[in-house]
Amino acid sequence: MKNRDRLLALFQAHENDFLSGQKIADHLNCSRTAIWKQMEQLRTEGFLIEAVRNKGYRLRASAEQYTRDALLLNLATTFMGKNLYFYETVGSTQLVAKKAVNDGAPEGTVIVGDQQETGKGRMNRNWDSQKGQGIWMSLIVKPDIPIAKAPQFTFIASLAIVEAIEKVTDLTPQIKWPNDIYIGKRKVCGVLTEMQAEADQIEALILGIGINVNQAAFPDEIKNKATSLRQEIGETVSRTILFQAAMLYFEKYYQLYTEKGFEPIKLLWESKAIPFQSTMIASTLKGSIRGKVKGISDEGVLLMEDAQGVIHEIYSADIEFDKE
Ligand code: BT5
Repeated sequence: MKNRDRLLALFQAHENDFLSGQKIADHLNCSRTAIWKQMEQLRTEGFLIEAVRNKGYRLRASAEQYTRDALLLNLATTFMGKNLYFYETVGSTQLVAKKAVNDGAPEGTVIVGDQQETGKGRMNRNWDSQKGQGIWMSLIVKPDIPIAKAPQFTFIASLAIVEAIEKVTDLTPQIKWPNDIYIGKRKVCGVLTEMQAEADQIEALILGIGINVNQAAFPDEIKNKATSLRQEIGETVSRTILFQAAMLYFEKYYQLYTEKGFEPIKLLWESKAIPFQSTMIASTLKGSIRGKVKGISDEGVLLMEDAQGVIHEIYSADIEFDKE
C-alpha cells in the first residue's frame, strides 16, 4: 500500500480522533517529513486537515468531496457501507449490486454512483440521476426473514433517510407509503426494494435509494413533482455528510429491527408518514382499487377495503389521495 493510502486508512480507522505526529510516524514507520508530504497530498485532493497543538491531526472531507475515500473517512458505522464501491458513472447501482450479491458481497455492502445513466424506479420507470447532484446508492442486506417481510425494509430505509435529512438540514420530510419521501408536495427521495431469493429464503435485499440533494433544476417531465434539498433550503448540502448520517441511521434501525422486530419501526415510521386518508386510490400492476384504508399490517402491507367490503393486501402501488 502506498504511504498516502496507509495514512488515509489510519485516519479512517480512528474516525474523529486526533492523531499525534509521533503516532502517525510510528504507524507508518517513516519520517515526520515524509508524513507531512503525504498530508499535503491529501490537502491538494480536498481533504481538510485540522492541526491542534498537543493533540495532533485530524482529517475531514470537505463539503464538495464525494469519493470513496471521503465517504469512508469518519464513517462511524460498524458494518453498513464499510464495504463500499464507488463509480463516477454507472448504468444503475441496482444492477451492480445484483452482480455483487452473486459474487458473494457481504451484508452491508453499498454501491454508490456519482451519476447513473439508466437509473431506474419501480416497474422500470426512469430515475433521473444527474452527475454530482444526488445520492444514488444500493444497499445490500441479508436479513434472516421470510420473503413476505421484505417490504419492511422499505420502511427501515425510508425512516433512516428522513432522520438523516432532519439531522443535516432543518427540513421535515414526510414518507408517502410505500417508498416515497416528500418535502411539501414534491418528491425528494425514492426507494426501490428488490430481492434475490431462492425457494422461500431471502438471499439478499437490494435497497436502491435515490436522494435529490443539490439539483438547481429538474427536467421538464418531473420539475413539478420533484425537489432537492438545495431547492428547499437555498444552499448546497454535503452529500458525504448526508450519506454518513443515512448509513448510521440505517444501521441503528436495522439493529432495532433485529432485536425488537417490526413493531417499533412501524411506530417510528408512522410518526414520519403522511397520514392516510380514509379513501384512497391505489394503482397496482393488476389495476386500481379505490377504497378505505384500514392501515398497515404487521408485515408492512397496506390494507384496503373496497366498496364491496373486500380487504385487499397491497404490497406496492402508486397511491393517490382521493379528493373527498
Ligand atoms: C422510485 O420509483 O421512487 C425508486 C427510485 C429509486 C432510485 C434509486 S437511485 C439508486 C438505485 N439505482 C437505481 O437504478 N435506482 C435506485 P418510483 O416510485 O417508480 O418513481 C419513479 C418516478 O418518479 C418516475 O416515473 C418519475 O415520474 C419520478 N422521478 C424520476 N426521477 C426523479 C427524481 N430524481 N426525483 C423525483 N422524482 C423522480
